[in-house]
Amino acid sequence: MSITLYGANGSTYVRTVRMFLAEKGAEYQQVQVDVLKGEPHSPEHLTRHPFGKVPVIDHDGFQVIETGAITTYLNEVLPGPSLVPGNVKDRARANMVMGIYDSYGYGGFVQVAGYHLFPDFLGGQNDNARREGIKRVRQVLQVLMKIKGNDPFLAGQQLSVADLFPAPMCFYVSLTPDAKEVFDVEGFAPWWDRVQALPSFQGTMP
Ligand SMILES: N[C@@H](CCC(=O)N[C@@H](CS)C(=O)NCC(=O)O)C(=O)O
Repeated sequence: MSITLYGANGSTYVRTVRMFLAEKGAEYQQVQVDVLKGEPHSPEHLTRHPFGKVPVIDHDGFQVIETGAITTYLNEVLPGPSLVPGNVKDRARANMVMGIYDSYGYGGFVQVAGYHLFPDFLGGQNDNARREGIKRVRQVLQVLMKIKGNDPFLAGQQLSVADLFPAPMCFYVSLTPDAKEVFDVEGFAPWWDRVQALPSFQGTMP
């Protein structure tokens, strides 16, 4: 069985997949398609992902795009502990977290992290966009912490795909002066400590 991951280490959705593969203890090859260099929009990569995004995985010639589809597919074909909750309600919680992050979280995170860490990629520093991003990310984190409730992880007692979605962007925000304000959300700190202690998090630093 052979897995190739297309996408560079600096990309947060790519790190989600790398953390997932590390949790599974899977071997894989990686082709560093770099977002900051515009490489996902090369003709070659557009044949893999028509919308010019990373990650893409190739599993024995079968290609999968979109991080939610990639991780849930790999969860079924790879051995190792399941990262998709077995309990139907926890699975719904994981799906909610992934959907909320994709639809309402990622863009705001990019505005905050990008303002400080990769402004050129965003066409320069826009303080209004940064402020809107902070508001949006705080709202998203509040909703995620409500889904987590008193459990240690976002979708229950065990680490799941849900935790792997926001973790890489939280890392980027943690490097910025906005971290204190963004992370001042009830329940966030113990969850974030738990995530940062994971070997799969520490072993996938960009
Ligand atoms: N919906 C996609 C989003 C992937 C995504 O936005 N990837 C970013 C990097 S983290 C990207 O490829 N951006 C390239 C671009 O927009 O030019 C997924 O779930 O995989």
